[in-house]
Amino acid sequence: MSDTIEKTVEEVKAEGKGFISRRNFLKGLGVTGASVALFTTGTRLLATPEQEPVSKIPLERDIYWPERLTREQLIEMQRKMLQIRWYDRTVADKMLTEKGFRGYMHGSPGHEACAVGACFALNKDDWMAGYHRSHHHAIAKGANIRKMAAEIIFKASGTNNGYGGSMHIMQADVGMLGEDGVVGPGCCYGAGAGHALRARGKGQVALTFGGDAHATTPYFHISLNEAATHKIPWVYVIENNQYLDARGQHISECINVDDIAIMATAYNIPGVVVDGMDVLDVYNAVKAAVERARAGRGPTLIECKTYRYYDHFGVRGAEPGKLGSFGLGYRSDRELLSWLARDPIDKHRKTLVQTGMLTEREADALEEEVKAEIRDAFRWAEAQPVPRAEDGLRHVFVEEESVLPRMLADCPPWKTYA
Ligand SMILES: Cc1ncc(C[n+]2csc(CCOP(=O)(O)OP(=O)(O)O)c2C)c(N)n1
Ligand SMILES: [Mg+2]
Repeated sequence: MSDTIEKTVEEVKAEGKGFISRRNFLKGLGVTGASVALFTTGTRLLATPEQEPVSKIPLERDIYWPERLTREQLIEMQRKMLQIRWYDRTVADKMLTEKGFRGYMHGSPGHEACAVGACFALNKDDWMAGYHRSHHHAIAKGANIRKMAAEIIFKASGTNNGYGGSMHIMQADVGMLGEDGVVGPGCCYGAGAGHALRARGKGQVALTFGGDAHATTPYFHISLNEAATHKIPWVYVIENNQYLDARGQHISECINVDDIAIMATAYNIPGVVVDGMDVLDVYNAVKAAVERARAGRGPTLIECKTYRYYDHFGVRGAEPGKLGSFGLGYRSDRELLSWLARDPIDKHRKTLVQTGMLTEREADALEEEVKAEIRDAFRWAEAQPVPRAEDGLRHVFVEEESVLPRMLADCPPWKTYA
């Protein structure tokens, strides 16, 4: 994937510094026929490239869930991560080269494994809420990529008919509740959805993705408290990419703990730190949490240690055809390179090739297939019409011929007696 920086990455690797030290990763990877059994055990010890290993989270033993995945599923994970990567690389390149391109992005590259690993653990009828950086979540949950491409350039055929744009993609029929430009409230939607799903009683689960800045907001704590108290079937996945905004504020300036997941202990629920650059690690942890939630045992907070390759927003420091933003004042290129060297797509590809599930040629062909699919999606999107001016106020006022009385009622709640 990281074709244009390969040499530099190799140089960084050769120095042997800045790499994750991990204990107890995949204990067994056995291929039997078309299926592979994946097991993880033990406490996760995780280090960001320039830190010592951290993790003092008390873990429930049963959080680790030995799960079987077929060859097809493992390849599908790779396909989804590639779709995310090339969707956002295409947006980045268009922003850099096409004058008048109307789209923009908070780039997902670097975060692919978080979204794909987590969404793979969900069923289609489970619900998911994203945050402002959410192209990867929408694709991972199965949103229509052509319509997503149309949405971010505000076309009438977009997922939201062109009313939403990059930060508000939603597609209800695949359980994608939407994204959110305000930092934090996604956890309220997610936990609220979990409340509703529990009331439905069909065993569905809700999941919220959030950035590390979520942990600095009241929404985070309100949601965890509510969900823990009422055992809501909800999984909260924090993608900790260490940075908050375009000024490059670091999360360590805003919270007093090394691991956000430790905050789960305040609410008496499991908190787990996983390698957000490893799709199988994320999958295993989220799968266990989802099963726990389905069994009526309440929420789990999962923190994925990850990194965003581009700037907070847009393409400052990026070049056409090259992955990532370099020369940003708030982080070193060396730090970026050390994360690129742990690229989740390269890593999963290596697993697929080493276990004989794909040949190198098939892996290349898969990537070419995805690139063509994304090119086609944007070509299709560009040919779509923009919304009509006379539809500008649609979705603002009630349009149905009848409404539920309580939508209009301005009364205090009823006082009732049993
Ligand atoms: C309530 C609120 N405060 C501030 C902002 C401006 N803002 C947009 S994104 C962002 C940082 C978010 O950081 P994080 O949650 O770590 O997500 P990341 O962008 O790193 O994926 C901020 C401060 C906002 N959108 N909403
Ligand atoms: Mg962040």
